[in-house]
Amino acid sequence: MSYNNILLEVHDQILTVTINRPKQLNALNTETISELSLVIKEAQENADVKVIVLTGSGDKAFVAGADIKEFAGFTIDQGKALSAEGHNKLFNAVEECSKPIIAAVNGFALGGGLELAMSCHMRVASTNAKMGLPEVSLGVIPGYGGTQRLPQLVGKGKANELIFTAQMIGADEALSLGLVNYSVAPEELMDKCFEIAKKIKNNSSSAISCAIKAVNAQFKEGEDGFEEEIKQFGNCFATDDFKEGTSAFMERRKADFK
Ligand code: DAK
Repeated sequence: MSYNNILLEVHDQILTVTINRPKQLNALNTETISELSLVIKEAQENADVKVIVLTGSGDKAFVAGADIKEFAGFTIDQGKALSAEGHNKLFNAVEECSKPIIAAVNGFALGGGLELAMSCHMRVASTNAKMGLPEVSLGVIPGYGGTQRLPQLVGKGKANELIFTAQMIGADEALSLGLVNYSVAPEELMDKCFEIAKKIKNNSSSAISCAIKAVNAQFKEGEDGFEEEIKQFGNCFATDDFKEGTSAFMERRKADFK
């Protein structure tokens, strides 16, 4: 399937998803949100994909936010409806994706762009990245999970500061706050993401998908993370990967997960 705003490339079981609206600094319009949501759904069904790397086209931006030109005229009800739709369609779908998603933050990641990066399972930023939630400078609040995921990653006090001041921070500060996993030179960004992806893809995909559910459960209202861990731990025992992993250990060989 081809997309108007997304480029896809699979190499060595790693799918690179590039948001491709460089003239608009890859701002998320509704079409791009719908396309990304489809890409995530299809990637989960594609047995050739084990890990996903998400980035932005060009050397200036990951995603410079939701498309301001599109939401400028919304009413209260439209704002609420679109926020709920975006949460379900894309941001929660990214967070709950059964395959790990690494955000390669290659420039501006603002507003909805940082919210998208924060939905991913981990983030690597290049040293030219600028991250922030500038929504209050536009008279709105973060509407795609930013008020929830930023405190989860950096703590409530720092999240409040970043949201209330609308300030942007660089990759090194983001690293010191725990907002990103690594800060690397721009030319090393994709290699660093692929290095992590390669380490992940040698492990059991079914166990990783169970781990994603267990880790996410801690942050979901009405769910008990420990209970989910127990449930997912039990589920692992029914998988071929568990049989292969334990057999390989006992036979002193490297596991070959299908
Ligand atoms: N939306 C649309 N176009 C954008 C954009 C954005 N977020 N960011 C940049 N562009 C466009 C610019 O308009 C410009 O287009 P042309 O004028 O050339 O046609 C082009 O990209 C290049 O941008 P600049 O000329 O401004 O480039 P600079 O290097 O000078 O500045 C910048 C880069 C990133 C500092 C600047 O572009 C900027 O401040 N951009 C806006 C950043 C921002 O405030 N982002 C939005 C955050 S608020 C919602 C849920 C969530 C949200 C909204 C609604 N609902 C449920 C309804 C989330 C809101 C946000 O994300």
